[in-house]
Amino acid sequence: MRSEIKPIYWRNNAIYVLDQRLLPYKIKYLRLKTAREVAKAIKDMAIRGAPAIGIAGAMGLALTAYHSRAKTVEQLLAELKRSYETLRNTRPTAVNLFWALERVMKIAETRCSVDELRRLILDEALKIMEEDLEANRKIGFNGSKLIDDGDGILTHCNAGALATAGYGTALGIIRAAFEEGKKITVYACETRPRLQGAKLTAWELMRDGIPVKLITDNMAAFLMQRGLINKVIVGADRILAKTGHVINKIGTLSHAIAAKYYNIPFLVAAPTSTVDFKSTPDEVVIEERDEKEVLYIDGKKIAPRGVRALNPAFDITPPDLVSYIITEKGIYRPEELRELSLTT
Ligand code: RUB
Repeated sequence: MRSEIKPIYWRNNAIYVLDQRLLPYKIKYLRLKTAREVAKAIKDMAIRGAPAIGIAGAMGLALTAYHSRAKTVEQLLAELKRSYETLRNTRPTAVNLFWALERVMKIAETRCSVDELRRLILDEALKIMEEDLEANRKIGFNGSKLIDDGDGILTHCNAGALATAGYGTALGIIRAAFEEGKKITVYACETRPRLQGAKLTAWELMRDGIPVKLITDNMAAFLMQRGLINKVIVGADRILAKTGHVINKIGTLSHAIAAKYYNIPFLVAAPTSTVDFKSTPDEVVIEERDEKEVLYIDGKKIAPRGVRALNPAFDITPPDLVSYIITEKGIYRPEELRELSLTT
């Protein structure tokens, strides 16, 4: 296997983010030194994927703390609150961003000196990143038990190393099954409009030598009917513990409906930082992105002048279409997720 993909890391007082907008053609890291720059990178999707934007948000707060000239804890807290607001107003759907920002802000309440607080905040952000990598390895280990030798696996969007601190959630399970010697073929949906499947998932899997075939999103049901797909594995941007609904990249719901019709297990892989213990489906904001993403592909217009487009970035899959949710803590049926709050 090739060296591991690092979508984000901290070095020499700055964070480095692999610019995912340029993949698979170009590998270029952005050097970010302020929370504002991090917020822009999240908004413009240089960094994307639920856990990865959570880590980036935490690192954004760490940059504010690290570079702050505040003389008192109160001054530092005021700066952190401004960065917190900027970072949380970037993307509304993935819960990991809010989870990570809250976690760092909680640490900021520690009673200590300004210098100690600065260090504690950076440590917490780094810990969030390390824990995510560890969680992905565990998700891979847990989930690979559900994969059989010879499986054809459908995946959607990118829930890989690029969407996380590394290794990946859905792709973590695929990696773990492959490392165990299982012969699998991955069918990666291209994932219009932004093509995360074509640009990112296909790139990640090819790098690791994992057999992958790229398909357009509308081919999935036909491949299920033909018997080429035995499992569907996707990531998640938010899983609602109260109701068991799974919010993930637009197109996930169609795959879940087709999988149910053809009796194919529909698996969702995500760390517990993706579980929202409070909200119901109507309370979640589904991000609406610029219609240009639908009207253009790689800068080229593909529709008649004047036509308008819709661009919801995520959809909501009801629990009866979901077979299992695989987290670092274990494998759950959607209705069992509530119990997780008791152990978290
Ligand atoms: C990303 C997306 C991914 C999940 C993966 O959307 O929908 O499937 O974030 O999360 P976008 P996880 O590219 O718009 O950010 O890796 O936790 O399963």
